[in-house]
Amino acid sequence: MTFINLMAREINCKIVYYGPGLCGKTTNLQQIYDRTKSDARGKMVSLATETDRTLFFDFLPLELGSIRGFKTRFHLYTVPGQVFYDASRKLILKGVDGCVFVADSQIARVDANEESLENLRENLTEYGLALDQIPYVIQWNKRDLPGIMSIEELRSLLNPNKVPEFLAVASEGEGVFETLKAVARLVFLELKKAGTSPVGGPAPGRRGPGPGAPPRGRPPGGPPGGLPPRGGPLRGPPGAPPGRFPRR
Ligand SMILES: Nc1nc2c(ncn2[C@@H]2O[C@H](COP(=O)(O)OP(=O)(O)OP(=O)(O)O)[C@@H](O)[C@H]2O)c(=O)[nH]1
Ligand SMILES: [Mg+2]
Repeated sequence: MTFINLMAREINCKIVYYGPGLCGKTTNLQQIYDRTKSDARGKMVSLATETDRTLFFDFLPLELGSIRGFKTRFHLYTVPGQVFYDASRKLILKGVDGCVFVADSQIARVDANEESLENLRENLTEYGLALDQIPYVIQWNKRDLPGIMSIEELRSLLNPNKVPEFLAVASEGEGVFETLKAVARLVFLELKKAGTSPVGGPAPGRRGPGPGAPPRGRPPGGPPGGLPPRGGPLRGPPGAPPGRFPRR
């Protein structure tokens, strides 16, 4: 849950990277860490096995500048993708403000992607949340590998609601910041809508979309078909969040 510290004039938001084992969640955070100025990031904490599989989570705090005098901090987390760490995944989702589903584009991982997405939906219900009620984007990762599915196939299986989606080669940093910016922007929009942010909104202290709030998802008038270069938004939200993302 977004935490606003009025005394310290800080807004803290939690973003969780979810997806099957080895899809590239930790790689996303590592790339963000490597490419962000040291004054805008905190320490990256990784609890991993000897073979670099995430054991519990990765954590990276990022400072994305100020809005009306409030420092905005994003706390980025990854979950462990291996099936048997479900209790950890559930725990890490607690208080989530925004979610990135990192899909592995390889044909061989189609079942793992579907299971992980289903698992995300199930675990969110533990907190009374539905995926289409929270800021949510998808990253189609590993676009550099042979034996990958087409975007159309991936979309029809994993993105029926047409949320913003991004092509990526996370190991090269491609698409990583585009994905982060998109989810950060959706989180800001949600805060604004809910009136819990000093950014604006009707009633301070209220959380959740207000009555009559528009449905989440792809903004109208997104780009028509055709694939942009990797990392380009396929269906991105308009504008960009405030922040200090590096120019790439
Ligand atoms: N070829 C290629 N390899 C990638 C890409 N992204 C990540 N990898 C590699 O995939 C492997 C797994 O990446 P991780 O980031 O550790 O995967 P994870 O999703 O955190 O895995 P778990 O922690 O087990 O859930 C690593 O060897 C990465 O270097 C990509 O876009 N292309
Ligand atoms: Mg990991």
